[in-house]
Amino acid sequence: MQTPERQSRWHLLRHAAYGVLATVVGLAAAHLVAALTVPAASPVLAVGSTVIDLTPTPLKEWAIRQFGTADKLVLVGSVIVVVLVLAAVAGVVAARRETPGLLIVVGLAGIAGLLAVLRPGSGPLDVVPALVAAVVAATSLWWLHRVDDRGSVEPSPQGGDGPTRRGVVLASGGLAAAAVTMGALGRWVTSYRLGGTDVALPVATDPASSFPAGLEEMYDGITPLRTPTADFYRVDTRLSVPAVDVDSWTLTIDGDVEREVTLTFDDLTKMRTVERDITLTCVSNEVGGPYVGGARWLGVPLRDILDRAGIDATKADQILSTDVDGMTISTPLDVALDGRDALIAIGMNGGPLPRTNGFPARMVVPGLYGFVSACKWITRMTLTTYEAEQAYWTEREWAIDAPIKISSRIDTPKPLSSTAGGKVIVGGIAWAQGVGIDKVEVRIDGEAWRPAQLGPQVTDDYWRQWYLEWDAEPGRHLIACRATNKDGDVQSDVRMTPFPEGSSGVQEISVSIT
Ligand SMILES: Nc1nc2c(c(=O)[nH]1)N[C@H]1C(S)=C(S)[C@@H](COP(=O)(O)O)O[C@H]1N2
Ligand SMILES: [Mo]
Repeated sequence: MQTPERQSRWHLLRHAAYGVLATVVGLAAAHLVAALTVPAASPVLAVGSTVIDLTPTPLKEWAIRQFGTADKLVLVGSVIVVVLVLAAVAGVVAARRETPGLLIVVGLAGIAGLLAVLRPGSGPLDVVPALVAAVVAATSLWWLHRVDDRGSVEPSPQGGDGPTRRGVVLASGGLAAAAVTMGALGRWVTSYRLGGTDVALPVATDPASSFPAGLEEMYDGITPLRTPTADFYRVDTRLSVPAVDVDSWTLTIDGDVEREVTLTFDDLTKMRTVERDITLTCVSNEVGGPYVGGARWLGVPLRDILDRAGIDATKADQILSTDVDGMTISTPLDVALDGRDALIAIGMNGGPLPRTNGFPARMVVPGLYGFVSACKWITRMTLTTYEAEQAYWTEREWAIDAPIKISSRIDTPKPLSSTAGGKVIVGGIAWAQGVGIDKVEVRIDGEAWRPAQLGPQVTDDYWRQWYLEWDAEPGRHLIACRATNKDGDVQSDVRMTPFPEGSSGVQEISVSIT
C-alpha cells in the first residue's frame, strides 16, 4: 500500500506530466500546420525569434562567445524549458480546478500567437498555428484528465488506490506518438517545400583572374585560401533558414529615387555581372575568432542597380536593405558608392548562393562588416536617411559606419596544443579589406617582432595567408601575430569588444613544445 504522501506526490507528478505532454502535442500540431502555411509562425520559432530580437546586446554577445553559432539554440532552449515548466504548473493547477489549468495552456498559446502576428512581415494567417496549439493542447489536457478520473473511480488491478495504469499509459503513449509523428511530418513538409537552389547563373561579364594555389597545400593547419562554400561561417538572426522561391522573388529599389524599380532574378542575370574575390567578416568576431571567410562572388555592381532607379544623394545617406522577412540592414550610401566593388551577389564560388548564405541574392560590400552591408535574402533597398529610418542593429546601438579593422589570426599551432620541437610552422591569415596586407609579424615569448612570409596575393579585399618557420625549443611558449596594411597602418593592440564597432587587439596563444 502507498502512504497518502507518496500517493499525493505521485498525483502531482502525474498531472504535471499531463500538462507537459498536452503542451508538447499542441506545439507539434502547430508546427505541422505552420509547415503547411507559414513556417516562421510556428509557436516555437515565433517565440524564439522574438526572444532573440529582444535579447539585450551584452547577453547576445556573451551567448555568441560562449556557444558560438549554437547561441540561438541555447537562447531558445531556455525559452522551451520555461514554457514546459509553466505547462507542468498548468497540469497541476488543472488537477484541482480544471478551467484555470486549461486557461494557462490557452494563455501560453495566446502569447505565441500574439508574437507571431507581431513579427515583421507577418500576416493574419500567422495566428493560425497558435490557435491550433491552443485547441490541441487544451483538448489533450482535458482528455488526459478524463482518462485519469475514470481510472480513479473504477477498481484498478492494483486494488483501487490509483487510476488504471492501462488507460493512462495508453492515452499518454498515444499522444506522445501523435506528437512525434506530427513533428516529423512538419520537418518533412518544410524540407519538401524548400525545393532546390539550382538557378542558371550567367557567365561573368567581368571575370576574376585565375585563383592561386594557397599555402594550405604546403602547410597543414593554415586556413584554405578560399573557404569551401559548405564551410563558410553563418551569422544571422534567423532560427529557420528562409525558403525563397526564385521565380516569384523580386528586388525593389525605392525611397529617395527618381523612379521605383523592381527587378526579377532573371533581370539581374541579364545585367553586367562581375566576379570578385572578397573576404567577409562579422563584427562579432573576437580577435582570433572564426567568423571570417573568403569567397569568389558573382554579382551585379550595386551602382548599376541604383542607377536604374536614379538616386538622389543630396537627400539619402543610407541604403536600408530589407530581407524576405522584414529584417533590415543599413549601409552608408557614400561608402557603398565610393568606387569599391559593392555587389548584389547571386553566386558564390561558382555556384548559386546557398540558402544559409542568402539565396537567391545578397549584398556584399568589401571593407564593411556584414551587419552594415551583407544583407542576405534581400528584397528591397530603400534610399533614405539614418534620421528617418533605423535598421535592426542601429536600433540596438551598434555602429552605423563600421569599416572592418585590420586583423590577423594564428591557425597553427592551435592554442594550448603540444608540438614536437624543431622546425615548427606558425601560420594563419590576415585581412585589411580595401587596402590590402603588406606585412604580418610574429612575436615569440615577447621578443622582437619577426616578419612572416606572405602567401599569394588575391585582391586587396581578400585575406592573405602567412607563415613563419620557427626553431622551437622544448617548453611553454607564447606566440602572437599582427598585421600591417599597405598604407602602413598596424593592427591595433588595444583590446576592444565586438560591440559596438568590432573587436581589436593582438592574438597571443600559449603552446607547449616537447
Ligand atoms: N537578412 C539578414 N542578412 C544578414 C544578417 C541577418 O541576420 N539577416 N546577418 C548579417 C551579418 S551580422 C553577417 S556577419 C553576414 C554573414 O553572412 P554569412 O552568414 O553568409 O557568413 O550576413 C549579414 N546579413
Ligand atoms: Mo555579423
